[in-house]
Amino acid sequence: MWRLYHFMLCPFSRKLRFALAVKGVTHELVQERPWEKRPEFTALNPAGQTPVLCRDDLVLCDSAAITEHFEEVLDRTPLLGATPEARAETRRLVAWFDQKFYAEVGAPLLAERMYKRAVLKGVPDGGIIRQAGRMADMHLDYIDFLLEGRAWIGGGQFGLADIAAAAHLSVADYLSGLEWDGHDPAKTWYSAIKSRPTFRPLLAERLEGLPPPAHYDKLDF
Ligand SMILES: N[C@@H](CCC(=O)N[C@@H](CS)C(=O)NCC(=O)O)C(=O)O
Repeated sequence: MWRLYHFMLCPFSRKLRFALAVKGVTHELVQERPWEKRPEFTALNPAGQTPVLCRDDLVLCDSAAITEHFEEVLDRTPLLGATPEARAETRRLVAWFDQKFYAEVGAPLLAERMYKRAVLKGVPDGGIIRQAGRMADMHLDYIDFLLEGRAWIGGGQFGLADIAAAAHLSVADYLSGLEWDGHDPAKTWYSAIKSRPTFRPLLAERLEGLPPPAHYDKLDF
């Protein structure tokens, strides 16, 4: 059985968990707080980052490397797309969420609302949170734009771009960083994602001392 070292509010861990569930890869979960830099964890991943997936002597690190690995070794439920062009578009959008959304929205919210408030018991910086909110709104505008021309984030089929987008958005939403009003295409898409049995377990989890907003796991938010 695979063992997945994850942190419940790590968007890269969520992306991998959602992808593994869709592909039917069973795994047990080990909760890791990456900022603690446990020597046993750093021995598995010298970068000290979640997620890490292990089975016997095999240790896989980095959510992009791991999702690509399962695309290579499992034929079922392909998540990248049917053509080279579709796969390039999926990879572009996965990188969009992993790099741009995370840098502009996810990482500042995690630093201020999760790490500073829930771990250090300090006071979050309101200016950083407001700026993350403005960037989140621009990202929701871009998602609306994409969904006006296609059924799913990456194109005509559900795939890894949807999984990456949902993982990153769900963390920002947990941290009260998204204002959904005025973003109907994004809302309709996210509501469909929220109803998937492969995604619902992620929405059921809570971090002690840091509850999400009331709409977080509701389908009709
Ligand atoms: N490129 C990595 C990024 C993973 C990442 O940044 N994980 C964060 C938690 S969300 C982490 O472990 N941060 C601790 C650190 O960078 O020291 C991936 O896709 O897996």
